[in-house]
Amino acid sequence: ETWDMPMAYAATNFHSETATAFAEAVTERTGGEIEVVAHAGGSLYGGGEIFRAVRTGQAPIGERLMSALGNEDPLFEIDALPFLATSYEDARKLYEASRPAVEAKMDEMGLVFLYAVPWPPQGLYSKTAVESAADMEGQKFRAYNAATSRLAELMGAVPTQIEAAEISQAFATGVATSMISSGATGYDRKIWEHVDYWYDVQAWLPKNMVFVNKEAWEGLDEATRNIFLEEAAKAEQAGWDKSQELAEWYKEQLSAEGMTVAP
Ligand code: PCA
Repeated sequence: ETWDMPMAYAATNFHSETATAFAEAVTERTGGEIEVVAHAGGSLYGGGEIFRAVRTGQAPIGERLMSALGNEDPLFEIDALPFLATSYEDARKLYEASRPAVEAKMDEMGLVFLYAVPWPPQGLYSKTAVESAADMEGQKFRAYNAATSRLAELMGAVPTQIEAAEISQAFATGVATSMISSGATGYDRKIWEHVDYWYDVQAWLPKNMVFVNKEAWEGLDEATRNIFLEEAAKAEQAGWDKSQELAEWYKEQLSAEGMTVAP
């Protein structure tokens, strides 16, 4: 059986690489009985469609940014409350505290939660220098969840929700002039071609999560489920390690490409 696994972010991003390694490990350990095939970059379903696709069984497994799912249930937004958990250590605590409720909610929705991995701390990208809140007024702000849209409004900017896969185009065409995201996403999208400033706000560390359609899950025998769970635990650990390890490196890359990286 082939299990297509839609994901929203660039194939070379560490989340996608972690999930692809997970997919390969499951495939290998089940002797190919379940072949999990990762599809990065929104190539199978766009970021905004992945949750629904897995929930309705169009795809048996997928990865999605948790905090973008506020319309499905407000609980998911706890993952990216601005300035609540701003370090890896605090993000881990928030994860441990919220995971049981998230798992229970997903179970109600007909989904099985497998693992979650944080993005590096979120900073502010802007085409022009930002020295005070006034410099955000009238900016076209690329948002990725309800909280970033609200932040934009509070700063006098105009929010538009845009998937990461469309960021380069949005900045190139002037649809967006600023956003809050990690160094990782700026790096993945060669943001320096359009944007000169990144401020290291360390505002929160939102997570991507991997989950399975419950009906598909219940169709697996226990040994196979255990393989998924074991590989999920390994992927989660590897993903957290990689995120933290790369956080500084991404900043250095933005800087090396000529961007002003400032506190
Ligand atoms: N990158 C994702 C979510 C958070 C991040 O760092 C994005 O910008 O869509």
